[in-house]
Amino acid sequence: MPNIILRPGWHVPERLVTPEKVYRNRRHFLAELGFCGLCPMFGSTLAAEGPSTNSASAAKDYPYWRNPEFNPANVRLTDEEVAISYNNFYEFSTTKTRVRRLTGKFVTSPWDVQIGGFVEKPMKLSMEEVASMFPLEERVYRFRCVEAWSMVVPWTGFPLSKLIEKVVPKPQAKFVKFTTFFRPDQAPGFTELSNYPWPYTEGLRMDEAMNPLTLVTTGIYGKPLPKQNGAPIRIVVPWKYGYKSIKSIVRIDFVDKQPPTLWESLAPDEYPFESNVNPNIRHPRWSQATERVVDTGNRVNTILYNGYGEYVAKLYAKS
Ligand SMILES: Nc1nc2c(c(=O)[nH]1)N[C@H]1C(S)=C(S)[C@@H](COP(=O)(O)O)O[C@H]1N2
Ligand SMILES: [Mo]
Repeated sequence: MPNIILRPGWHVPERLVTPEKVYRNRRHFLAELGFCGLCPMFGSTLAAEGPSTNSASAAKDYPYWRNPEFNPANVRLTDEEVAISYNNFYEFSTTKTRVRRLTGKFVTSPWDVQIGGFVEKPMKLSMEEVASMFPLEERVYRFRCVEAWSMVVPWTGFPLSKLIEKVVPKPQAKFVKFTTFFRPDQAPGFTELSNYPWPYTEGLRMDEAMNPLTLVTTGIYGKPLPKQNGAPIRIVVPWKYGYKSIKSIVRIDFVDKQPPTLWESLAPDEYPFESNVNPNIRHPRWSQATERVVDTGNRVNTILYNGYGEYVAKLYAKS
């Protein structure tokens, strides 16, 4: 495998290291009404009302209510400009700072997501349907790339578990496989990295996919996802290395065997399927004990499961 493909981008160019800018969330009006996301009654009321004219691309509906359960008090959000201009998205470029300006031809609307495999109710959903099926909410998550840099960003979306319940998995469904678009005419990476097993695929065990943290994501910083961050729909799995958080999804399949993933196919010893954030397990070529905060350059300790042990440690308890 050529060396270039795995070269981590260690440094943010100086021009991107901007002073801390406090991101002010204009809270969704429901927050003002004292809406409680953890209260099932209110939750289902909102779901039933369902914003019928909601559209994934309707920026006017943003920002959404920020869920207090995922709004840690003592964290500093990553500077928005850095989070939307320092991107890993190999369909466009291996150079993080080039991705954004290479997304011009990428068509993200209209967009359909096909859901199939071992499910009772396979469906093809337009992005508008996906985004109006369940109430959207904002969650501030830590995000840790395998390359040892990290950020803290507010994502907008809904738990993947809700969508899974809707399609009713059959007993054979043991894993969920996600697939990104494959359009060589819209993104140069497919041609430039012609030896990659495109399209980009990722996967989760069923219990990981059902975990309440696993987020179907349509927005970031109170706006619809920009193309470079995986428009119009991606997955965010905050206790795993960033490459599990697959962007610009077109298919979700329920499968009976652990699916091959792009990174695992390329380098199984470097990017194994499970990929939980773990400071004690070295990447073969570097330590994972610390991480560089992407906009300040500060180095901080990496935490097991990226700090989400209370939600996920039980999934990996050896019994
Ligand atoms: N389709 C696709 N999804 C992807 C990637 C990619 O190259 N292609 N890169 C992954 C990696 S390595 C990281 S760190 C995150 C980066 O997400 P961000 O640009 O929103 O920070 O996206 C992940 N999802
Ligand atoms: Mo990453």
